[in-house]
Amino acid sequence: MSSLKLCRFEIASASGVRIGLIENEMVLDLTNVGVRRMKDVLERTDLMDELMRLSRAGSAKYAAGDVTLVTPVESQEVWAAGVTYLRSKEARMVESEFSANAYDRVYDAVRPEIFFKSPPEKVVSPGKAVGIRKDARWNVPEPELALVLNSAGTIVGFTIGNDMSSRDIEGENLLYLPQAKIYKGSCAVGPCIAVGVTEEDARQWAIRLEIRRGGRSVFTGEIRVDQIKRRFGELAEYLFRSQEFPDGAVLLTGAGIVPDDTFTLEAQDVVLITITGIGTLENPVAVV
Ligand code: DO4
Ligand code: MG
Repeated sequence: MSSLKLCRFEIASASGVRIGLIENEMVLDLTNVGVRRMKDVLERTDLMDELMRLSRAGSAKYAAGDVTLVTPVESQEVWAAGVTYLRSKEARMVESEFSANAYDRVYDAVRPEIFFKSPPEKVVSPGKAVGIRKDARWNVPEPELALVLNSAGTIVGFTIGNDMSSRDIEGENLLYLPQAKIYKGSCAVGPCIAVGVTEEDARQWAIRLEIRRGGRSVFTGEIRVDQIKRRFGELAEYLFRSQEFPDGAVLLTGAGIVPDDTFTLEAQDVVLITITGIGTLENPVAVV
């Protein structure tokens, strides 16, 4: 069975945030056929069969250009794994003599680095501004494949996350990591959730980052997902150890693209993160 793209959206002609399926530049309105919450479908063990059934139910369809996508993070906490790509380890060891040993060790350790990133209500939607802290000098986006997990800890889909980070604050002292990572506008997720995709499929994908300034590209980078050191199931299993997520969780899997050390984001830059099989998450940047 091929994959499907599940989304949350708003449209002027209907009220509230709605659930839809994106297909051939059209959005099929699943709320019209009774789906009120993304969770209603993500918790189902027959998720793909149910989505196929709903897609045949003859609901309203809108042109994708007429809807506004809202982050697919509905009520899940967002967490993030770190130092899962060699490039991430190397960049962080250069950024901080103080913390270099910790990054080196966690890359090879049995237990992965996993940190809390955002409550659901603070997640930034596609098209809305991600933040750079006003007290930080060196800021970057972190383009990451995100696992969508149901309450049982099963990976039910994949989306795109931007783990915005202040590298000078992170580099000054590891204990400042929450300030470097968790602030207003520091986490964007979207544009949709690809379901019906296996880990092996997703490992064949590529992640691409482009940063535009004044309409011009000032950075581009690309990495294949299979450069990640850890299995997705391993990351998910650690997240769910001695934890409960009644609404499921979203887990960013770490960054493999880090711009050169001379690069920092500026207000009004635009960050575009594209992952094969999902789409593009695009956000302008603002100082917060
Ligand atoms: O430990 C610092 C953060 C690591 C991270 O966010 C990443 O590797 O993506
Ligand atoms: Mg990260």
